[in-house]
Amino acid sequence: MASKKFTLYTSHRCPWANRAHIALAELGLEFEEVIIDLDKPREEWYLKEVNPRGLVPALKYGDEVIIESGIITQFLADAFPSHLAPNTGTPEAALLRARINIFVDTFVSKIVGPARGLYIASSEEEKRANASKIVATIKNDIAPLLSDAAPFFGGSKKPTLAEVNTASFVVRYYALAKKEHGLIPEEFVGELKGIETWQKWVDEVLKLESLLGIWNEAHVVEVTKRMVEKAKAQAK
Ligand SMILES: N[C@@H](CCC(=O)N[C@@H](CS)C(=O)NCC(=O)O)C(=O)O
Repeated sequence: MASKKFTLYTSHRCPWANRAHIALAELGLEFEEVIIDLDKPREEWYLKEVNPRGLVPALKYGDEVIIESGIITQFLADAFPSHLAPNTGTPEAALLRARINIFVDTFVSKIVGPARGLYIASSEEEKRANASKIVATIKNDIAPLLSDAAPFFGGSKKPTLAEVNTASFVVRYYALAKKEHGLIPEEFVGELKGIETWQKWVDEVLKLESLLGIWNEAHVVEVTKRMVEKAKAQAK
């Protein structure tokens, strides 16, 4: 168990910060939470003492600060051996860790950036075109990496770093595509449901207590709507 105190500097609306919450919850680690108001400029103390990049999340362990969500979740998985990643020291374990990293890297580089185009676009038609491209990427690049998920990555019965580092994005796409929010074209989720390997994995991911503990759909929808309005105003 942890011998020093954890403090997590976070915002519940941030999917990157959510990664740290999921890892801490999966590991059953206690921590103090400091909510950073992302609507205001970062205060001097935060930039000086916590994260000079001004971003959340940041995790303090004793007197040491760790920044960048992927580095934070990796640190936690390394420090506290668990279901999140196999223990290091054998080629087999290293291979599974490499496969997890490839999955997360593919997800972030091919889905997370383009996914903004699901709700920020100049027309509904453009949104639908962006949605079709993302569906194709999920089918061709992501789903094959989940072929042995049972139900989680690589056949794991419990969530791994693959889920820790992607679940917060998945929950957003499915929520924002609900008809009542009108943010992402509904057919996006309809088409995803046809990709069996992907959808089976998503169904399990969306049940994770470690994800749902900090998930606040109404807040994320409100923040996303504001972001869309801002982008529209800037485009004028
Ligand atoms: N690469 C960073 C990205 C973190 C990030 O972009 N956080 C956003 C919130 S989701 C942030 O702190 N933005 C500063 C701001 O909005 O002022 C990570 O993985 O930790």
